[in-house]
Amino acid sequence: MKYFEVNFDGLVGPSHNYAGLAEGNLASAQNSQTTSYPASAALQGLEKMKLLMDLGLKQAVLPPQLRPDTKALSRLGFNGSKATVINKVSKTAPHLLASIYSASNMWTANCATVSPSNDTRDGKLHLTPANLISHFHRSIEADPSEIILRRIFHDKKYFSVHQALPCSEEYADEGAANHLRFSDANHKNGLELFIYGKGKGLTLSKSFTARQSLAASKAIIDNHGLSPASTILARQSRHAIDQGIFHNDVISTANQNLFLLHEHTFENQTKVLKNIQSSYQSLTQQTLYIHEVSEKQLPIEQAVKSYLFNTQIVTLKNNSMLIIAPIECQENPHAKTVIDEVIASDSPLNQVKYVDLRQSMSNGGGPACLRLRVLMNEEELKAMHQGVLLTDTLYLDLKKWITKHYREEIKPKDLADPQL
Ligand code: SUG
Repeated sequence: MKYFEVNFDGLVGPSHNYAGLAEGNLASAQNSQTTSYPASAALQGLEKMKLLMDLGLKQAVLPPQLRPDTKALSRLGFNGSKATVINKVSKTAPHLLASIYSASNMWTANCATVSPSNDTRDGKLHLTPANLISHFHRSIEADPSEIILRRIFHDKKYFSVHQALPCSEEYADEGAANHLRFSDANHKNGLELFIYGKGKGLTLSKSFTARQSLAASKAIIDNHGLSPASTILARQSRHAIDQGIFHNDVISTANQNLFLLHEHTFENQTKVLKNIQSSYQSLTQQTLYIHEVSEKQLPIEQAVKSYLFNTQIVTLKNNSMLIIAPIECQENPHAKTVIDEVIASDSPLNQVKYVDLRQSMSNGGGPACLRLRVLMNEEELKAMHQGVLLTDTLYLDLKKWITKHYREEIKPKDLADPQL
């Protein structure tokens, strides 16, 4: 049966703002307390979705979650009318105000980990919502995400939506941002790579805390029923985490038989790559195209600035590959040279498109952060809820809705205004 990659992008919510909430994410820290532009942010994200739809790819949209999340505040003892609660929190706990207004659920790469039915023991598509416990503002996404995923993937004949992992540091899980899948050209024979940054007994990175735990990745492998021959666990480089690589998708990316990564992606990188190549060859009888970018070609600092590895590589209908890169890559001589070189080489990558996602980028979210990849066959695609699939009509409706209802700008002090 034919398989399709469906990208589920998060529609940027109306309260998109810069609050400096994300530890280890340098863009979030640098742009903290600056003015945000929610209408532009949502339109930029929507244009990326339209680009994929116009390329003939399957595109879906996940709705923004309800903000401010006054239910979370009520659990913390702030009760009363919305206005009373907002006034009280803004005086006594302003840091909480930013969290319950955060539109961070736009970054759906952190919404869940997905294993396609090709890979799983019971032949179902498995999804585990991420608990996102590393940050309070992201942890409040987990319950609504589970509800949304259960509604979309409601048919139990095809889909298995798990509960998020238990909310403990030991099982800290950030979803697909630390998960890659290699396969052959038909999306068959998948090799799933799980990347973790911390675990019991492991020495921690020095400046920033890693977000994904080894125990979480292992639990997902078990829950999804993946076989040892088609899974690999690899540890993120501590050195990279300390330089602002808060997720693996900021330092490596993959699509089918292509693996694009920085030389400082993993601990023991040579061994990890050897292991990946030999498992890939056993599964597919083919060779994985590995393009390793050196520190000299692109220092980690420039990888973080340009988000070269947070690009979205897609396979077009004619089987050629396109890389969708943030405009920051075009403006960065190091990153642009790498992209041009990969295209000119004998890699499967053939072309590039640069997109303007500056509003999301300023909070550390590039093209790949904004989407959750779900590989589905024709029957599964028919069985899922159809209303989230992007069409020309839905695109125009959303555009109208954003233009009518979203604010042009939000300043940090606006969060204290109950009218927001
Ligand atoms: O968790 N930023 C997000 C960005 C997530 C990007 N996702 C991936 N790389 N997959 C984060 O760090 C910033 C919010 C603020 O500071 O207002 C924030 O949460």
